[in-house]
Amino acid sequence: MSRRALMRFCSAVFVPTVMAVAVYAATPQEAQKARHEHYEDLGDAFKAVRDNSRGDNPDWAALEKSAQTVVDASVDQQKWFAKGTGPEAGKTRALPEIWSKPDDFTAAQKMLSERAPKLLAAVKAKDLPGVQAAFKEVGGACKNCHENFRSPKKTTSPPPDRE
Ligand code: ASC
Repeated sequence: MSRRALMRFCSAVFVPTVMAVAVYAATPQEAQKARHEHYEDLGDAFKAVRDNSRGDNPDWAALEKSAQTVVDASVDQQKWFAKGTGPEAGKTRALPEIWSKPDDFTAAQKMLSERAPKLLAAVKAKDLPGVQAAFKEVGGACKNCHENFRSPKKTTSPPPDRE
């Protein structure tokens, strides 16, 4: 095969493959499931930071790993709410306000992505009081978004007057 023919062959295989991957999109339900799992991971990492920063002799390596996960998720989450992945697509606690008030939602997400690096910085500096303070700030960002953009957990037995 000539060099040119080889090039042509390779691009005939490679280009459509890249395009197929680029246009591939998860279904809304797959996106919801992935999002849910991402937040489970974020919650686990956040709790690991809490558990590892309570004593006066923390496991700094474990703390750094968890704080890094929080930082990464704080940025990644900005891609987890594609249009069409709200309540219209299936069971989710994500409120429609996420999509109807995008500026407010972006601000709420930014609160986390601005605070999380301070947590990681305090961990890297082995500054325990700093970690504890930054942890509170990060928790405040979680709570703010949950209060405004996540529906409360459904109780298994609704009060009788609601049925
Ligand atoms: C957690 C957890 C959250 C946050 C939030 C902080 O442990 O799972 O979602 O803390 O409650 O206010």
